[in-house]
Amino acid sequence: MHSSDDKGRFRNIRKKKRLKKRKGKKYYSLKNHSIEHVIGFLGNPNVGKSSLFNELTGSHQHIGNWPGKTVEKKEGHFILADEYFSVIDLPGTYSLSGRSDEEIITEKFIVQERPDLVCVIADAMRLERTLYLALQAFELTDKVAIIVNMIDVAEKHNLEISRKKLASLLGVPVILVSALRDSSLIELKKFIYDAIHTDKYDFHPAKILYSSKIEAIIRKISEQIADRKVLKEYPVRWIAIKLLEGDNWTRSELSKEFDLETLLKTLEEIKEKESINPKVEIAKTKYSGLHTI
Ligand code: BGO
Repeated sequence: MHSSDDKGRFRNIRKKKRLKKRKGKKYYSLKNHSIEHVIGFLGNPNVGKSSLFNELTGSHQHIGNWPGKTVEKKEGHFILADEYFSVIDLPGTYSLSGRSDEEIITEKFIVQERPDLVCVIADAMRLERTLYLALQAFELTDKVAIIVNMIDVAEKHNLEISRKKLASLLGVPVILVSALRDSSLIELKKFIYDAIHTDKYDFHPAKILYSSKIEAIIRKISEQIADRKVLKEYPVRWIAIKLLEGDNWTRSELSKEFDLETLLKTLEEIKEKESINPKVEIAKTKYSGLHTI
């Protein structure tokens, strides 16, 4: 088992190897930029994620497939202040609660690659709907920033969005941009740089508290699987929530180590006794949290 220090060291070695490869391709010189940061772009379809990705990375793009999947993987980079920012355009997805290829790829990327920053792209005109994904990302990592795109459209409709209020409600850095504006793209690069480097921003993502009944079950499951060997990279709370949502993949992974039968039986009993449907309640609570925005 590696300590977090070891992980950091291995990661730097991995980064250097990647950079050397890029050097071989002649569009990047390791000599000049010895630091690499990994940024994930996450968002619903049609929020302007690809537009921002394209504008930010220009011609420095590589398109392939995610390992073992037919889903396209777009990777690009930009350089700022002599540092290399590798941007991964994650597949567009509406949520992280299902088991589509897009959702699995995104979850794995966040917990296994441990990007320096996950940028959730939201649509200024459909904030509530597009920020739902941010609340799900918060359950996987603290390193999330929100990019509210299409601000030009919001301005045309006289829709005012308070960046400060949004940042304080969500507990993470927020920027308002338009993929159509050059000024936004310059600001966005600096925002990403600052989010990684300075203590200018706080990362205390708003964690959704579910009803006391749901929270009690989450606690119970969490205690039972706290010392797990499987799904080690995934936060224990996230696993408990997945189990409550009835996620089969999490169940089958956990059942490699635990006798889930007893746990699931207890769950069913609680659900019946309390007349609750955890999956529906979890989704409802997340949406009701967003109503305040
Ligand atoms: C078309 N502002 C405005 N006004 N439009 C934007 C912005 C922005 O900030 N950002 C993106 N768009 P994607 P995903 C289109 O394709 O990046 C537009 O799925 C059209 N196409 O130009 O593809 C962007 O990657 C015909 O619009 O989103 C694109 O997240 C007429 O939002 C659309 C009008 O952007 C989706 C627009 C044939």
